[in-house]
Amino acid sequence: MSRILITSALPYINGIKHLGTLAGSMLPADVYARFQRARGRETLYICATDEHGTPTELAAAEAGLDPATFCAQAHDVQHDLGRRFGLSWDHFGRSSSPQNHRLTQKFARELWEAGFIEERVTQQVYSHTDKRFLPDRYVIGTCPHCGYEAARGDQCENCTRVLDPADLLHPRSAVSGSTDIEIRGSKHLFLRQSLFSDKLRSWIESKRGTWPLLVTSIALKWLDEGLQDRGITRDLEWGVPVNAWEWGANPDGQTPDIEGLAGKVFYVWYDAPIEYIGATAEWADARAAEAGTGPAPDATWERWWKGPEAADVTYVQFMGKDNVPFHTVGFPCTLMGVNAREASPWKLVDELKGFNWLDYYGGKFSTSQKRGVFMDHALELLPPDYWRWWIMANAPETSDATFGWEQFQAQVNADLADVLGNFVNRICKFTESRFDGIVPEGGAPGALDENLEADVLAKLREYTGFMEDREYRKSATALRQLWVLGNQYLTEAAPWTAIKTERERAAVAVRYGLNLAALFAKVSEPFIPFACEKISEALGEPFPATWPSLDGQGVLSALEPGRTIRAPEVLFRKVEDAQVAEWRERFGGPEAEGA
Ligand code: B3M
Ligand code: ZN
Repeated sequence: MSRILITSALPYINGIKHLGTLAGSMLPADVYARFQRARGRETLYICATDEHGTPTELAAAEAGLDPATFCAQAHDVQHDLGRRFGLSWDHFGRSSSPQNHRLTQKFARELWEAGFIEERVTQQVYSHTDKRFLPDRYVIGTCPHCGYEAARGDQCENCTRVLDPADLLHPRSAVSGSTDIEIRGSKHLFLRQSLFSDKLRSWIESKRGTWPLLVTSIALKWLDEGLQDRGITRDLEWGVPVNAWEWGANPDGQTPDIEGLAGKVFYVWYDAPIEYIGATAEWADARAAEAGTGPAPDATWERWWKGPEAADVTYVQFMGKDNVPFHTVGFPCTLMGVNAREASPWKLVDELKGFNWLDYYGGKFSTSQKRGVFMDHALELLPPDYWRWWIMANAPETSDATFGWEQFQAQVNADLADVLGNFVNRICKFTESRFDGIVPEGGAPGALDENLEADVLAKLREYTGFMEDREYRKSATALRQLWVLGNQYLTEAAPWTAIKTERERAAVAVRYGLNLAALFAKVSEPFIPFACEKISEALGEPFPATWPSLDGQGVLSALEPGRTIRAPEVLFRKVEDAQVAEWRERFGGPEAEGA
């Protein structure tokens, strides 16, 4: 049986994430991880905060903190929110960890020594007032093409033309507004991605038809446009230091310009994907520390990533579409280059699930305009399962999806309160009142019950197949249909009528109904873990631990007669019109469309 390694795109450290970010990476990864664990596969779900780069330095300065302190605090906030959302990370690491520093530096040395890194002098804007080099987008000025006065040095927002900071008229620092800036030469390292074009193309081609079309078409578009070598260092303080002093000669016999590279750090998009591996090492070290056995030997985590030991690992990545190029081109280049030097190669991604955008009333979620719902506010309003269910049932898989309070209300009320919640409540309450809360024995199943079992099995197979394929909308539809079977059955079997004349018949219906509830608790858990835990508790321990067998044997027989159950507290309260009105007011409604 294969092991499953899962990573979701690493959330940036600067700021709490909105539902759109959750929808495109962490939540689908979590649903998949929970599903695979329930299927009995050894599963490792790794995530981390992405902590380096200029935005972090600026956010820290704004908060009046040094970047290290700022990141430590912001990491804890994101960690806590993720946990409360039920994100079942095996480890939630930090790209600033010593483990990631070590790997990032080791890979760079190997890439240099293999001849895949080149030194170049680039022209950078230096701000005397800010005492720092400014990344392109932190230089603003007048667009030479359209005259827009607040064009950024990388692109004009107004006419969308791609710019170079040197193109701007009246350039100034976006940090301080100062015009006391100059262009200076600065030594940087470039990863020679162009050398990998053919290799990358045949690798991506081999994924066509397996990976979502969205993903392969983005990757191939990049390759078609011609792969550029990529600068992997920056003139910043906060990041992984360029460790050129440790490097040997490259195949041309050149040693790096240690002095010219002094004080530079690696580019955030170079070190962030390496943190997938770094965080796996963090995971191993954290577990070893818990067990009191000191740092973990490399083999503990390398078996997920490297060489023949990882041959049985299926590596699955989750991300929004904007991150696809870095995962289909950038990171694979790093690993392919490093693998040229390693006897036992690092794994490339096997399955890559990319997502479109989740919008808010057809416009973008916006932190600055306070538009849309963010993770912290979401949890203030409703329990996490409401969000988890709605987001995944509406996952932006084949196109962008849009969040609106009215549709959200209608759907969670219908699916969660009316269908699932109502079913579990009805069958448990009836068992309590008419069978003393005990799973009844006796009675022989008839056609109705056998048909139910067959229908459930068919739907369960369909659902399981969609889940294996990471087709979330289809999975949610199948799961909802499974829940509906429960209500239909109860209505037809009508144990409340049967009990008046034929207690045995009612006993069969109740037993089947309770077993359905148990099945629902198990197979719905990837989507709505908190409610499922309540159902499981209500149905008593020990509770069936594994995914039901699909082979046709006893899909509705996990709960043995004689077991005591009780009705759970209310599983899902309905979202009221008054709440929707209030939340629309607070977070912005359709009137803000396109804002
Ligand atoms: N932090 C970008 C993002 O959250 C970035 C992902 C890194 S994945 C290695 O969209
Ligand atoms: Zn312009």
